[in-house]
Amino acid sequence: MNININQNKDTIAAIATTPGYSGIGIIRISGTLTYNVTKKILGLIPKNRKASYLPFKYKNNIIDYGIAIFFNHPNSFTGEDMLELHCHGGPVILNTLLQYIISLPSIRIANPGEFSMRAFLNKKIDLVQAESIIDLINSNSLEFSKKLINVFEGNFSYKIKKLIGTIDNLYSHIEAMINFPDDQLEQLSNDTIISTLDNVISIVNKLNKQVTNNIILRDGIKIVIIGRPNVGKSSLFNALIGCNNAIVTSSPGTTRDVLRYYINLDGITINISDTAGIHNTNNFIEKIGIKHSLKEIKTANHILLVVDSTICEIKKLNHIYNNFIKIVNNIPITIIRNKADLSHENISINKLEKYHVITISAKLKKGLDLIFNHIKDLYIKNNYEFNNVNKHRYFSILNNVILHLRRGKENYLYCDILLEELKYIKYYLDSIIGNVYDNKLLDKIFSKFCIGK
Ligand SMILES: Nc1nc2c(ncn2[C@@H]2O[C@H](COP(=O)(O)OP(=O)(O)O)[C@@H](O)[C@H]2O)c(=O)[nH]1
Ligand SMILES: [Mg+2]
Repeated sequence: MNININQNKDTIAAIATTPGYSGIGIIRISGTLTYNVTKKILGLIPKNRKASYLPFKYKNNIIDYGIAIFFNHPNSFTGEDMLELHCHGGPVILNTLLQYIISLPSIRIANPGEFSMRAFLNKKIDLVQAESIIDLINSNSLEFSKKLINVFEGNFSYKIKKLIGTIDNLYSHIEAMINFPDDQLEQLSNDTIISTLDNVISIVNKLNKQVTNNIILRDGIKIVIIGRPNVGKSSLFNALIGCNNAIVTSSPGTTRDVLRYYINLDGITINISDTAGIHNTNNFIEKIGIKHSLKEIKTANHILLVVDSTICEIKKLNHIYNNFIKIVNNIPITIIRNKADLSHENISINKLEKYHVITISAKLKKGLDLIFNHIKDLYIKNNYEFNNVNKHRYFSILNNVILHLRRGKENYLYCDILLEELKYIKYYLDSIIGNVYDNKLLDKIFSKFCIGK
């Protein structure tokens, strides 16, 4: 879809229900010509926003009897005149009616998400609410749906709008102090400026957390198992998922493809990947496997780095893990000391420098509960930050907001710099709810919707 603002003057129509045979099927029409279409099909304009049982006609033939609802603008989903025709859900009925409707002058089929986009452009919903609709339709979990309804109701947007108000006030107050130094303006103390910025930072951090939690509910947590060959990665993978999906052998370099499986941990989907052992090799196929491992690492939320406890000394963290830690970059990592049955180490969880180290035996399936509880502590009980969430639009924007809040705070003595930072903060907050947007962004968001939504 390519957004052309003039297109928004067209009257649009679409079948809003899934194709196929069903109890009912709904056709939606929106735009200035809806009135004419309604007259053509129903022969009258039904009472505003009241369900009316009527014959539906095309070219003066009755094709169906159903419920029609006319919504007079601006009190409709799109903010325009709208008609909903609830027909019997047969493809012939729906398609005949739709074809007839779009054969009328200046009426066309709606693009995917075009009804919702019009609702946004006509300020019936903001961008956050629009995006919650698509997630709500695609949601696979009741927990996530509940959160989305809250977002759809405007609670998230309300918090953003309040922040925009705070930033606006601060901006105009400082600007007035600069422009009219002689006026009897109440002077903002440095403490007030700092505490206002601190307060906004703390709220934005909370919102970021909320977004992160919602992403976890939506997408689950991706855990990637990595390590050198033969340390027991595939054995651990099998043990965690509870079945023997990965081939385990004593010969190094067995795993070449990335294997993925998901399990459910307290209602959260955990996507686990087993990867090829990373080391220097001349084997052509293994090299491809390692390339895939490195790619998989980049998309992980958390890494389990497996080491063989019979070979690898506990304390030599830097020496042993440095290369891996470089590869993993800033994704959180937990070190798994495997083969405890051979090294006779205790099954346990400890902290070594900034890393958690869990000692287990994948072969004997001992210590798995320590890993599961560790993941729950980190992500499900909510006391840890995700470093690798980048799929959500708000996440990076909120991070930008925090960046500029911090810069503003550092430079609060220099009013012009502070004002510049406040402008950025306002811009980013505005862009979350769609007070500022470009057509490319709208295109990206609304093209994900289905036709008729
Ligand atoms: N004794 C013992 N052997 C293990 C353990 N985990 C894996 N192994 C053995 O180590 C070898 C390599 O295991 P595998 O899971 O294929 O390692 P990968 O190459 O890292 O995927 C196999 O012979 C496994 O049976 C363990 O906890 N204890
Ligand atoms: Mg393997």
